[in-house]
Amino acid sequence: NYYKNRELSIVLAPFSGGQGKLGVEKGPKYMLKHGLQTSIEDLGWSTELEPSMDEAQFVGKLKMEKDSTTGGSSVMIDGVKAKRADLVGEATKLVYNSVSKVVQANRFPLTLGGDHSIAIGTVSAVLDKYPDAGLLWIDAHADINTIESTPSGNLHGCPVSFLMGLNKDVPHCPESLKWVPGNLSPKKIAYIGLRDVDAGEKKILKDLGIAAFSMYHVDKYGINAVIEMAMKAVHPETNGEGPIMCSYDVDGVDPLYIPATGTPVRGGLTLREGLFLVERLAESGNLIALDVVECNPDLAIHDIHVSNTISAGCAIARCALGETLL
Ligand code: 5AB
Ligand code: MN
Ligand code: MN
Ligand code: MN
Repeated sequence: NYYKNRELSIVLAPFSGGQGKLGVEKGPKYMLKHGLQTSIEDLGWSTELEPSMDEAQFVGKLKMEKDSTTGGSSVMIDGVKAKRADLVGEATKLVYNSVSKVVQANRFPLTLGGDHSIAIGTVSAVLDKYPDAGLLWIDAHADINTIESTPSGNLHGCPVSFLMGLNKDVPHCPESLKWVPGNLSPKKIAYIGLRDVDAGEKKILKDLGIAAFSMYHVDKYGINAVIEMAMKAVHPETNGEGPIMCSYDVDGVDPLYIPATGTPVRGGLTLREGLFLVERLAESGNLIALDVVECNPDLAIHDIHVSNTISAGCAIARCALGETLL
């Protein structure tokens, strides 16, 4: 049981350069202001904060790029359309360093984003420590675009391709991301919640035989059966038992419940389904790491959207850490 020590570090990853909307770097601050650290302590965990970067560290550079005529836009530079790859490489390496420190000290890393590009750092660090770990990716999107298939150039849509090393042979693979080990096996990931997958991504999922449970499967089989299938998909030899990391993009949940996020897609998980997923992981005793990403308080149209989003993001973390287990 990976919960034995109940020692946890909240890794702060306030980075927004993996996409084009400012504000997602405020996610960690808002979640802490909501009382997340105390509520996790109340569950019997000892906690500490592990800032991987300053909230302002990359924002200035992003603004400058947006003002310039070349950066930040969708124009191709030297045949590469991956945007802000230098910043994403730098930021994800900082996140990698922080999460590495945490897992090597046998602590549980709860990483708060930031946009989903930061999972390049979290998953790489977790796999160093637990090479056998399975990865559950909760998301409306598959985030497996390569730097060639990406329709937007936004690297928060590409972390899984980097984690699997799919960009290694691509010409113009950004130098800044060459540090990524890229050794995640396609057999070790399962998706839940998909409903907006690009054509290029569908081909990759199919070619690599990746376990992908869309909203169709959630409706067809129910959320409990889907999480059971997902756990077995990443640990087939042991009937679903073994270390599991969860990278949770809050846009997996329907925007009715979590509206303040950069790429909302209707028809998602209900809040209960979204919480059940992580409750089941807590119950399994196999969860070793969690990311909660893509809360963007600046995208709320009403104040209530901010509190709905932030309180749901915090609930995801608490439920994964055992809040609702009796
Ligand atoms: B998120 C899209 N597939 O590549 C792309 O929020 C959206 O981390 C990516 O899941 C969404 O730009 C990235 C169209
Ligand atoms: Mn998403
Ligand atoms: Mn995502
Ligand atoms: Mn999103």
